[in-house]
Amino acid sequence: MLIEVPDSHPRAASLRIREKLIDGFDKGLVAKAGLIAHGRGECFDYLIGEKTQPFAEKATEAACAMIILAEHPVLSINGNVAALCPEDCVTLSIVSGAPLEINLFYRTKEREDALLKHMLNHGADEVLGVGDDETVQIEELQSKRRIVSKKGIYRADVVFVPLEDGDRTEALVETGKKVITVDLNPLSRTAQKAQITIIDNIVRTIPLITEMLKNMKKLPKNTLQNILHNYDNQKTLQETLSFIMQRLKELR
Ligand code: PTJ
Repeated sequence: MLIEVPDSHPRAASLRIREKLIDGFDKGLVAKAGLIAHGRGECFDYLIGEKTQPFAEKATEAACAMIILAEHPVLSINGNVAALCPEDCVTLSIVSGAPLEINLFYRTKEREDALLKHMLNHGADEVLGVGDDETVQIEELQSKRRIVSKKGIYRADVVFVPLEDGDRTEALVETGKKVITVDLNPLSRTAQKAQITIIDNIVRTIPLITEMLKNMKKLPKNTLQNILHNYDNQKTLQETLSFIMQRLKELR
């Protein structure tokens, strides 16, 4: 951590998250654009009250059902996610049985190596998409995100892709995969295109999804299918915007 944030600071939690990103940038994990993306995220987090709201809980429940019902779910990790909550991602991978895959927009060998080491240091046994893992290319994608693990995203039916860019979400959906995203911005292309959009901060989502998964794994298959069947992502996006409008009215 670059600065000690005193507990008494009114914005202590938010500042500590920001420090993690800066530290991650200094360690070569986070891309420059990742810092900008974080600023955008902070702004939307203000708008939703920096709390997990009911629309996010509903989406998280549907995401759990989708992951449990999947044959080959994969958790895609980028620089921001790895810097913010590496251990939580490892725990989620263990609880869900979905492997972790590093997939980068700003892909360089240095970042691949740094992220692999970082995730292994935080308890991961295996990390796909980097190192010796065999990769292939998704034709529909132009960016370096097209480089995916043969054992991971390439064969996955469900991909959990937090803090994602719109192109890859569209490409993954086009290839017939189901996409779950976490994005604080309900207006982003990713938020609009994913099958399930959790509008919440990744640092709150990963522990919540892990807890919910533990309980929901006990549910019968048809109950999980009903949860998914009754989930409407467009409604989630509408509810989020209504919530933000109402909150701004109240704050005014
Ligand atoms: O590590 P790389 O090279 O794969 O690059 C990662 C970034 C994030 C730079 C890349 O994926 C990117 O450019 O993403 P975007 O298009 O900036 O989108 C990131 C989205 O995540 C934005 O809509 C932000 O509002 C949102 N966001 C930022 N921080 C958080 C967040 N959503 C949830 N939790 C956050 N902490």
